[in-house]
Amino acid sequence: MNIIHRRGWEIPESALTPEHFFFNRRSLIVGAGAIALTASAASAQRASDVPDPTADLYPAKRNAKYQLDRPITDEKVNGNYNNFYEFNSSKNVTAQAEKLPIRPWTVTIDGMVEKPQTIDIDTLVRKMGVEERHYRHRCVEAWSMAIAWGGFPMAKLVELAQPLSSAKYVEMKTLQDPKNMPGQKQTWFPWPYTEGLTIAEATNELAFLATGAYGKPIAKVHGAPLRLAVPWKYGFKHIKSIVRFTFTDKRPMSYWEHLQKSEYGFWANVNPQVPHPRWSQATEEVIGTGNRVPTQLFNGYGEYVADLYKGLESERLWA
Ligand SMILES: Nc1nc2c(c(=O)[nH]1)N[C@H]1C(S)=C(S)[C@@H](COP(=O)(O)O)O[C@H]1N2
Ligand SMILES: [Mo]
Repeated sequence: MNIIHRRGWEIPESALTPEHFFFNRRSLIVGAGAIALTASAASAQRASDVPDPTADLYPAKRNAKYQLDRPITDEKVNGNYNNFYEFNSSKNVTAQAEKLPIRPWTVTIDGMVEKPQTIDIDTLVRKMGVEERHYRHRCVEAWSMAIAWGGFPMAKLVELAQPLSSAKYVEMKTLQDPKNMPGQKQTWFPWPYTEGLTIAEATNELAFLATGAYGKPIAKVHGAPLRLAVPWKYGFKHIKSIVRFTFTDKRPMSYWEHLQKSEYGFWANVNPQVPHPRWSQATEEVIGTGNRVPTQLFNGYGEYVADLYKGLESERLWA
């Protein structure tokens, strides 16, 4: 059992981080598994009754450059084990997430750019085009999955924005909609969920904006209609349901950093040798398999990203 010894701000302990729920919840999830799967199959069915205007783009052609070392996590298993605090802080958010309206949806690009704009998601997706990529996903809570994303390289969005040479970072924000995202009524959380990357990271070939998953438009529980995938970083960097990209010369303060700076920082690159203050990061539970496997440096993506961090050794790169 994980007991929190340190309080952050005046947040109640029960709301502090997702991680302390995790080990206690495992037995509950296994026990309730059969019921949860039935309920979510029904809600997935309801969601698919509403035609997605980009559905014809999926399944997209796979980019086979990015290979997995493990099978893709079963879609239903993945859709029943999620972190999406805008709905609630359990792993069981699918039913609530299904009710989120995702059209109309606009994406605003602003800040230090040549081309500030607000663009409709369907126009954006067609302009960018979509491909399929198979990526590992490693949550800071020491579990992992493997996912078939659909979407486009974030570099394409940066190109659309044309950042000024003075811009160093891109800050991203999730939709703010407390009526449909009941977790946002808990005002002690720093809503909206915010994340950031350096422009060098955002234009790295691995940085991906997911608009699809499992050969279809991305499910709401995974962050429809637009969600980040940066597989060399811990899962909390993978901001869901994005509405804004702001280019800036100031390092963004992310949601988790704001809540608990001692545990979650800006860079959050995966490193098995740097433990979280409350648990080891040496291994990970591969959800849906019952296996624990060793965690890899940069989640196994070092050949693509290690160079980004040369000369930054004095920074807190790993959590
Ligand atoms: N807006 C928003 N984005 C979010 C989160 C969240 O609570 N809200 N949780 C993060 C965490 S901790 C993880 S591990 C991943 C989980 O994505 P998945 O549920 O699609 O596996 O989403 C990330 N993105
Ligand atoms: Mo996570």
